[in-house]
Amino acid sequence: MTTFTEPPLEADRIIPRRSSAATFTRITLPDEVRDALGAQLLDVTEPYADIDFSMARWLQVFAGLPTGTLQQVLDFGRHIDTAGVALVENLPVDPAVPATPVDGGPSRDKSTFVAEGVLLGLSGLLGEPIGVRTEKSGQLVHDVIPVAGGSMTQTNQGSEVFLNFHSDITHDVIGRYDIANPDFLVLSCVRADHEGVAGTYYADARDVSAALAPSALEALRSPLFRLNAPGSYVRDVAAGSEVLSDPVPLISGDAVHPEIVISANGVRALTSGAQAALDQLQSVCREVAHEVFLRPGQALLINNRKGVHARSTFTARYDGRDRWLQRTYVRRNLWDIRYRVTPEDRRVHF
Ligand SMILES: O=C(O)CCC(=O)C(=O)O
Ligand SMILES: [Fe+2]
Repeated sequence: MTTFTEPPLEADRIIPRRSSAATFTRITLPDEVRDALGAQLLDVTEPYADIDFSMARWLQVFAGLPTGTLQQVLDFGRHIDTAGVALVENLPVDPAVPATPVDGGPSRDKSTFVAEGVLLGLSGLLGEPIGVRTEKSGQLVHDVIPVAGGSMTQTNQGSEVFLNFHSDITHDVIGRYDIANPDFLVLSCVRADHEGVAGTYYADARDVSAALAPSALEALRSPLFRLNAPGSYVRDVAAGSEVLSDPVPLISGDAVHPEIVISANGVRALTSGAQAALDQLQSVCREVAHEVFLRPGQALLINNRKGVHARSTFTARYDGRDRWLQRTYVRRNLWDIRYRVTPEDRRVHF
């Protein structure tokens, strides 16, 4: 296990033990680069009116990273054998951060766009940020903030329950939720939780596969699982009822480069053997996970196919000082998901 920022003193920590160094990358910006980046990002005002222009501008700004640092981010996005998760640190922050919105956001009081520039600039080095209509109303920048009504849910509004290891998936009428979903997520920290104990975890399918019993791995590689649609979809579109995918394997692809999918909102195993393998999967994820306590100025790049992520419990106070992450969903390219694009906006999908 590797802990990358100050660990919590007292918390219901999960104790990962068997993660491999090869599946984690740490990318640190030099101070002068952080400051130069911050000054340029402050110049961007109201980025959403012409988002493709803003993406071009941010790409230009991030092209000024030291070549080795830039390559680390690009390699993370383009290669099949690189780490599944990268912590980027010493990033610039906004000069003033308004209150954390108690309704889950977005904030109406944020007047500078440094955090958004960091988030979308990093996203642009990995691919194209997309919106999904049923997730955060199709916005490109998702606020991940604890919301009182959702504190016990398996969604990004939660805080009082461990958010199980999962992939971010999208409901899709084709019956597969792991095709049009994001290739990457970027999670950028605007404000840490009060106690600094909220942990984000990442379990790489390579580490998971190596740690599973062979019989469990075989079951997980069989199409014996139906994924429930995301909590936001079930809540807002399906009036709370399950909307299950076609039967799929949870681990697929060749042994050296496996892909993994797990839905946060429930996986239905079709046999008792599959259920036993699913139970083993969550505990193996805990054993092999990387653990990060995100702080302002840090962002996590998450490959949503190479591994699954999770979040610990933490205490929300709903006082305007709660934990606040900004998140993007990133596709390597938009062509393959053209069947889902909305007529109103070429970055927003059904
Ligand atoms: O809050 C976190 O650290 C991760 C939440 C999460 O799973 C997500 O935003 O997709
Ligand atoms: Fe997630």
